[in-house]
Amino acid sequence: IEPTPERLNFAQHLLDLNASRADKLAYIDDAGSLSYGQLAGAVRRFAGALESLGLRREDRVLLCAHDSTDWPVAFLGCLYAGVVPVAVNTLLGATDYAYMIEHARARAVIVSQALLATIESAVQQSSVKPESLIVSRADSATLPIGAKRFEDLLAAGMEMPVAATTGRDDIAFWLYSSGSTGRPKGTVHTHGNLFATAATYGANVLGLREDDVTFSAAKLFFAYGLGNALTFPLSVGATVILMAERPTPDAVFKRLVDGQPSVFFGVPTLYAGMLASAALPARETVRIRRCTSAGEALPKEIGEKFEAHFGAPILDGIGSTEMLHIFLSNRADELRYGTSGKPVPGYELQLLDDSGAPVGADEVGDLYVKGDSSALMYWGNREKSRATFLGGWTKTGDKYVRDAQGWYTYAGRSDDMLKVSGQYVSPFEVECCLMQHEFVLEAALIGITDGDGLTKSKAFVVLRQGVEASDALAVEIKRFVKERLAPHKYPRRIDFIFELPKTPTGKIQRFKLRDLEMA
Ligand code: 3SK
Repeated sequence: IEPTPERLNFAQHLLDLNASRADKLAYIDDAGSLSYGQLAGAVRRFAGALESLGLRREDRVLLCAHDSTDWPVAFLGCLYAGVVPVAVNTLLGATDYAYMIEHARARAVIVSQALLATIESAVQQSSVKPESLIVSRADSATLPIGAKRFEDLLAAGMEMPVAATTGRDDIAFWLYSSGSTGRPKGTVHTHGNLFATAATYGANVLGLREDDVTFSAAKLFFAYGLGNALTFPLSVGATVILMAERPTPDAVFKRLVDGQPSVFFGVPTLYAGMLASAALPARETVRIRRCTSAGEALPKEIGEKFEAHFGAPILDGIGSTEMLHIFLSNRADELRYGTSGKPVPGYELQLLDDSGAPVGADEVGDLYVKGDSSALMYWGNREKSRATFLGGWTKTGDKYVRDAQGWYTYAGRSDDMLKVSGQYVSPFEVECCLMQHEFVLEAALIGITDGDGLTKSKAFVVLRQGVEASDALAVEIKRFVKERLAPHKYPRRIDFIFELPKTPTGKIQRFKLRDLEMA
């Protein structure tokens, strides 16, 4: 495994690696493309533009944008200048962004035109007022006063000739990670962490080649998508297809057929949706040679069915925002569907019981991981940082079983968190939202397993006195949650019950609801 250099600016590192590929396509998006030479120029000009806007090293910039060629230019331009991009989920609401702007004390925001109204409302709510607003793919007619168009900044920007002299342990960027309670946590990553994911999973498991064309259904703002569509392909000079729209099976089929990617990165819910679709493309119409899956465990049958149809294996693995990418994975030459595979070379794993002692083969334990891509901390949150980053070890919050041959199988979460469509859902957050509905007295959320073996959320709702349960009310309550929380968080099913099971101290016993569901 290639050791991480002490002096490292990851953006400069990628530009150096691709210096001889000026004419080769780096990115293709819905509107155009960018060669490696154009990418290098744009990164240097965007860095120069940030400097001219008064941004300095370690200043933070909120990056809230759909996947397009502007995203890697903005992200790498920040890194090149030593400015810290805070890449956020584009599906959140104004209140979440207001929190993030305040928490990160963002001095600037880069936003897609389609998300501008939400960001403007967030800025109004926030006590921190970013000085610059940069709009990607801007509609000039609606550009707010003082806002800058991304493309104008690039056109006018003077190239920053030399990258900021950062080291491997310097802060490069943040991602927000959600927890079972409280606000999202600002997960702080270094330049070295990006390098480490490329040197471990990228080089030893994924095995991308220069002639690969990659397509990730997971967006760039996710740690999974960032590795798939930036760190790994740019580390070998491959070409990346980007897509702004939601990754529905139809949208993905279009890219697989029109763009002919050789490597595809998905998540289990999407693979299940693709296989169930009548529009599933025939094997001869696509060119994929390898796929990956992460976010939640891939059911065995889905992996097998997909490979039988397309002739390409899905390398299922697990990673985390805290570890930046996958640390436990199947490999093309060592694959067992239904498991998460074996540790990625460069990472150490341990399974511990409640007393902190290692568990034996075939016993369930809490999974801890050690490796060079671990985040530094959760910004401004010592308590949660201390509970997660323990010396060299990072607590994943997942439970696993390892068999005598060393294969790891997922055994659930250590907390009440659910993973739906590869994204965390906090029962607490959804229950709070449900209880804001005028007819809801109390609510509890659990995960249920659907016919494909995937997790979906289900709410048990106690109605206020005098309110009658009905299907129409269930639909209305779902709509209420959808309007207030990110789309993956609304309960897919709602059951009305008279009372929630609780401990004598009033804590909801979700396990009893889970048992009820299994009965
Ligand atoms: O959820 C995962 O498995 C994952 C994989 C790679 C990077 C980040 C995450 C959360």
